[in-house]
Amino acid sequence: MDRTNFIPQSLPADTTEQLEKLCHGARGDILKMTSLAASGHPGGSMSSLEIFALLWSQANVDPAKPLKSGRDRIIVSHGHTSPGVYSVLGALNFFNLHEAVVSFRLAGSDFEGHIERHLPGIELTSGNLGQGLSAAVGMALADRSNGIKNHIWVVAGDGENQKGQISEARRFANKYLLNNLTYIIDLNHLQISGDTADVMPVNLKAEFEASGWDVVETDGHDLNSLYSAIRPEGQKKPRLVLARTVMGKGVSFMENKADYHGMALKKDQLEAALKELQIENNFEELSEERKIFMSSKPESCREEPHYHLLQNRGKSITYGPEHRGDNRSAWGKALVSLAEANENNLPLVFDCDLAGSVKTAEFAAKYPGHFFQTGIMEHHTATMAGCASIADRVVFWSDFGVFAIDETFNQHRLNDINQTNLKVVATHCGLDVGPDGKTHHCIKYVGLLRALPNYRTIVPADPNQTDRAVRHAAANPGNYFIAMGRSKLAVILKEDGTPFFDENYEFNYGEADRFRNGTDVAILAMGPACGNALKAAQILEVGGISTAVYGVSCPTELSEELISSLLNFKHIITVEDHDTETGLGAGLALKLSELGNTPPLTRIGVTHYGMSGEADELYTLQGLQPEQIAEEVIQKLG
Ligand SMILES: Cc1ncc(C[n+]2csc(CCOP(=O)(O)OP(=O)(O)O)c2C)c(N)n1
Repeated sequence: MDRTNFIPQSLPADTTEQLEKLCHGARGDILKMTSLAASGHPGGSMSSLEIFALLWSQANVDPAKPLKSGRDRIIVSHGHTSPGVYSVLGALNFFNLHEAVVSFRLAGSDFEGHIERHLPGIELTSGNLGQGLSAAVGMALADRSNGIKNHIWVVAGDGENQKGQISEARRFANKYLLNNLTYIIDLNHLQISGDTADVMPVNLKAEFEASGWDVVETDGHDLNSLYSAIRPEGQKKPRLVLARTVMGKGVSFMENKADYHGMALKKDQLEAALKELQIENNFEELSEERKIFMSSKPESCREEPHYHLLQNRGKSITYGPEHRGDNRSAWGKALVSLAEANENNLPLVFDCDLAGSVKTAEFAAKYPGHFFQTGIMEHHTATMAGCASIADRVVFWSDFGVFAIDETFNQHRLNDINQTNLKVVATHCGLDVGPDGKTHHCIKYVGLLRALPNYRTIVPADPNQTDRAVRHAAANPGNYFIAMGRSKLAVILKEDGTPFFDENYEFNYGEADRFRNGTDVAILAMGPACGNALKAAQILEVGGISTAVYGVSCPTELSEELISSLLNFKHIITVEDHDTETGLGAGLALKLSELGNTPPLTRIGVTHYGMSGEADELYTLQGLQPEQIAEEVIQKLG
């Protein structure tokens, strides 16, 4: 079938005919694969089918080179319509159709229940409804920044549009005039619990128009009118296409029945449906193949992710012994320095109304075209920034800790699954935030991030380590979360009084820093707690207790080397401005428990929600001052 790239005004007649045939066959495949798996979502797959077929057959995408730079992008937000997506992509030779039909939802198969970006033709793993538009906005923005003249189409369910994040995404698309973006809603009027208007009425046309979008309505099963509605020619604004469809389209007893949103046909129903479609029923044969599929499993068609990085780390900034500064200022300076070193490959920086506090204002003033003010729309920002980071840009999002992770955990979880390349810089972590009180004390982030295997967490000890950590994240693949407090800190010094993280220091992810040697007790401190731990060690040394002090900047990656270096101490102490149940101490406890027969561990940190007050006062209330740490150690040593 020839690809039009949506250039002709109308769909050529022979293409229409071929697509009708493709959709007819795909309806049979959707029913077969869901019945074979005895689960899945046939109803929405059949209502979105013509949309999928038209997009993947006509847009500038290439089954032979699905990751070709400059391609159009097709994003499916309602990932449960995987049977529809697989049937179309298989029929268009993005991968083997037969394999998809036989092995749908089988453990070990490439063809999972919800679509995955690692498969050819698929841009986003989706299934958490309401995130696809944000993802597409991120990719559209990144493509535009790269000077690519392409088009991005997103397909979503109508029930899905009850989700609040979608209103954040459409506001952003309007503000930044994304006229290369088209959002197609499969308007089948049904969702799991029945009629969308009964479950939660949404006036999609009015809401999108009020946000400055063009809105077009069309018949979602008529390939010719659908073609005109989604053709980008002359598009000046982001466009919503309301595509009227029928759930279960093509099989009379399934049409307009909410039950078939998520119910596979039983054997006799499949027989009746295929008879009506005049498609051969080879269910028994396919079932036999499915039983033995894994024993002769063909090579996977999954693609490894590609990461875009900043090659030039710029010149590190070393803050001298006399410097007292906050880590967030060091981050802001490192960002500008990185940008200056990469002016042909500038990072994109996102802000949620806090640029002054999170120190991205200098970058914003210098590089306004690469700074995006997203307002108080963190859910959208987390997804958008994550997805821009897999569209060939380096992306930083800086926000207060509580908004950067606690508020947006599930968006990061989807980024994690999508193996994005996002660099989150979270300021205002810990009790160190001070007077704003408990709603603003980000004290659980290590635990949350430990739960995301594709996020690396760094908690730098001082401005020098912050500088190196930021440059490291920009130059290395994958998601990073760099956490810092608010207060000014002393520079960590070697015993000779020079900066510990000096000109020769290079940040290596997972490596702990031994600030002081000792033999009786080991104190492991994280981030801003390192300063107090060092002072506590001085007190202990005076009292005759030989104390080693480690800075642990990567609390979710405790190396074997670190653990084995701890085994001969009389006692191990962790100190952190973080919840002790989920932070560094908890992570270390797990590691030690796997070994058995290890020194006793005492975890000092945040044990209950903080309150308003200066950081120092809050530290006193939770036993985090140097004297209190030293006292605790003395007691534990008996
Ligand atoms: C955030 C989120 N909440 C709930 C679900 C569970 N869920 C899966 S599909 C669905 C209904 C979706 O309705 P619609 O968007 O109209 O899709 P269609 O029924 O047309 O397939 C729900 C609630 C989910 N996947 N994601």
